[in-house]
Amino acid sequence: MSVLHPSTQFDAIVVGAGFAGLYMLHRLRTMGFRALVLEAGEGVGGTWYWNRYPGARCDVESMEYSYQFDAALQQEWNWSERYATQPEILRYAEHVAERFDLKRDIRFETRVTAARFYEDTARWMIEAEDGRRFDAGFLVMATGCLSTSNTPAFPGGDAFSGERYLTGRWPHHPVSFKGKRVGIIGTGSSAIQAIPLIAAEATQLTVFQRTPNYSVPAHNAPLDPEAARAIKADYATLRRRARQNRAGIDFTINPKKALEVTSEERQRVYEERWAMGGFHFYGCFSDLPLDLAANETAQDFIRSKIRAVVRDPKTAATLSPANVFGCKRLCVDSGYWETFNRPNVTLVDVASEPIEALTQAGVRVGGREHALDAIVFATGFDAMTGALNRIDISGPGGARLVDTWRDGPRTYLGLGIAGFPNLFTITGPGSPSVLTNMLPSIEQHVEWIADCLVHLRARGLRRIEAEPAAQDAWVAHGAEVADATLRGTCSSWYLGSNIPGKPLVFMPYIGGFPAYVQKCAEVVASGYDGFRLS
Ligand code: N01
Repeated sequence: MSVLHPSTQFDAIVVGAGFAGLYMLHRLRTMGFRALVLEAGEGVGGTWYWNRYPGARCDVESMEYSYQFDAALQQEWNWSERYATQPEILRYAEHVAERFDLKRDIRFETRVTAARFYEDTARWMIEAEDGRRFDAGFLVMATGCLSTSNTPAFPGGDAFSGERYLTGRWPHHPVSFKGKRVGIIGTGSSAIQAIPLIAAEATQLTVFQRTPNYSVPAHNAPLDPEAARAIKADYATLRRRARQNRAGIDFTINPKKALEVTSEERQRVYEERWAMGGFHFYGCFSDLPLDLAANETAQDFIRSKIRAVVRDPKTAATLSPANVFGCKRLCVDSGYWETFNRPNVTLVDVASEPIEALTQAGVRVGGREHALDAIVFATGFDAMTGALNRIDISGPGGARLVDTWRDGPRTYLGLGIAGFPNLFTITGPGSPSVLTNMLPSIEQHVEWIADCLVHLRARGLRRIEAEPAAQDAWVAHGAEVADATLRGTCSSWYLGSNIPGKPLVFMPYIGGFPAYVQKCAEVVASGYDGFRLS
């Protein structure tokens, strides 16, 4: 190992300056550790730094999609809308970085490409794209669950001569679609948010849809200052209720089963939840994620809503999903279905006839060329493992993470990985992460990791590693709870099936936030059961 300048030696290095990396740095510093964050971008915010596409906003309400670790921050920050926009969330991340003076310990424009653990020193050597090296006792990957864009290799490749945009890597300069014919590929959450805004600006918008998605209205609105004041007067109660929910979000799940009630009651519940907006719809009935017949009633309801809004019956039918409700991530929209009534919007079904090629003038489907001035790729992400596998991470003896995970990710609690000592993942595969409100999940992981490092330091220990048997048991438990639901029954990024060749493993832990938090607490209480400390 090369001799390093002391300025490159740290107790812990954190990769990523999104919400996970920012809080991890703050927490480590508060606990007296010398920590550094390495970030590929030029600024903080992670997903909210990169995803600047029109209409980007959070699908968790702003009063909940925020940190709770600092009471003053929580009281003093004011959100302007029920669902915050990307620019406002980015301003919040900036504010947090300034408020806690975090930037002095963040190296921007530093893309980590490799990390290697050396057994003799029990330390990590981390390498950046430009060759700089950093040495740390512990390595914390705060690299995000949806941070590596999926860019499908369409035939024709670079042939298209117009403008190209990727939702997950949107330019930082303003983009105007005025007077342009725009095509958008994909109808996931990103596209569903972008389509109404692009349609309002462009001359013509062509939507290339492979799989229709379920979407519920956000009913977004300016945040009522009185309602915000009421929440702030007793924020702890809202946060506590949210922590008791499977998703870590404050919404109730109706304990009744969909087929137990009369059809009138079922319709009433669906209408009520539809009117509430957003993820409240997930909680209509307790058995929707478990029982196909129950689930079909929710599917029917949403399809009826699409038919009621979209005037052209053929377009409405093409937009109507046929898969299990909640199998893919539910989308939350503002005027999505209505957009297909605009005369300048065309829907092209690429399920039966896939995109043949990108041509110089546009996109060819079924022998017909759709002439375009710009293409927006809203084609999603190599989720959960993409960012980790792109870094050449190797453990003692050179075993590489990408090889270890050849058949899919295996972790203990989504926090540690057997064979990779002193490496932590924040909201890694095997933790509730993307099935929850990310902010409380991030805070729980950050605090768990920081407490763990304090525990090791207090005992003069320098090494922690997940035990293979504990990891095997956790992976088996994760698969068992996932198999009990309908969520693995369709192609989705949860399963990795959106990426050709990716092993099919349901990656997030679906057992719910409360059960997971309890398990993490039990592990600590038992002296880090399932981890080997030395
Ligand atoms: O990505 P997606 P996303 N030919 O994977 C299509 C979060 N998020 O960026 O379904 C044609 O959902 C693909 O089709 P199919 C949220 O968790 C949150 O929209 O694979 N089409 C699909 O329609 C979300 O779930 C917010 O058949 C192709 C689309 O591209 C997650 O990020 C906002 C194709 C990709 O949809 C990902 O959302 C935005 C091909 N070769 C995102 N390849 C909030 O509201 C892919 N597609 C917080």
